[in-house]
Amino acid sequence: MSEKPAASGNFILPEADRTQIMGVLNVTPDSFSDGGRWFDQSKAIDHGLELLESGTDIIDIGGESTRPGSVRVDQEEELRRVLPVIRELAAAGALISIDTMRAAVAEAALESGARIINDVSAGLSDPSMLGVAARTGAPVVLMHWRGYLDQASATFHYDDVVAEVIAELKTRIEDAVETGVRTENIIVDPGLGFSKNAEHNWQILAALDAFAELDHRLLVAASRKRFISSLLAPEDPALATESAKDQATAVISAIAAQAGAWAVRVHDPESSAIACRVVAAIAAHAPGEGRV
Ligand code: PMM
Repeated sequence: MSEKPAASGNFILPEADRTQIMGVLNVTPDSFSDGGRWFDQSKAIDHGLELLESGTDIIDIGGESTRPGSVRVDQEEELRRVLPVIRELAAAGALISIDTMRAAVAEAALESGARIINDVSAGLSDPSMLGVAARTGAPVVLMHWRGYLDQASATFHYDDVVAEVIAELKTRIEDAVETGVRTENIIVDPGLGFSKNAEHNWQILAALDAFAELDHRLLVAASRKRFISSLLAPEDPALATESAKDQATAVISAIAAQAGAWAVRVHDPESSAIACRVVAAIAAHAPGEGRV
């Protein structure tokens, strides 16, 4: 890995007056909900442009699926998938996060125009990841993770999911700070669906205030996940429609915005952008806000 700072050098996240919309762009054949759809690069770029037009503030580009049972892609293939898409969309003015567990991919993505690192393993998968975040000054998402999803059955037990996820996130934050990541560059994410069943996910969503109290930017990523499908179509989650899942996701986006989340990661930006704008409008009219 090169020692020169990546192009993102000390990028500062803009302050925003509402919860930000992170639009998902998986350049993969097999992700949770959009696997295969944007695998072709020109389709991926077109979809990125559509995401921008429909309310996306940040495009989260990933080249490796994290769905249960997925096989890891090799690094060269991951780079081949994401770099051209990042270059094009960065040139179009998009703010881009790179969804990767590999430090070398994160670094190459930053050099190609991405600004934010999104690591679902919070630096646990690749020991060089936090060093890249520290050295480049890129904001980094630290998601709660207990191992690759194919090992999930061994890591599902919690006595108190909210307390344990918060405690484990605090360890990841300490590790990042010790490695040199500035505290204002740390974004935390409870990792809905990662080593967590539906019950755990709902408990976390019921306690988002506690995650907001970690005093870092909070990212909530519920979009189209299996626990939403199971709620909407308990007999056969596969029957839950995309539109119904996006409506449910938008409600969760509103709840996250209400709890003070910095961003929500979603597949359908439009519905969640509306939800977050409504919450911001209500907040701006709360007693004592903006009155003389
Ligand atoms: N989930 C997925 C991928 N990347 N990143 C963050 N920070 N948080 C998440 O919960 C998360 C993520 C898997 O969902 P997808 O396959 O629909 O992208």
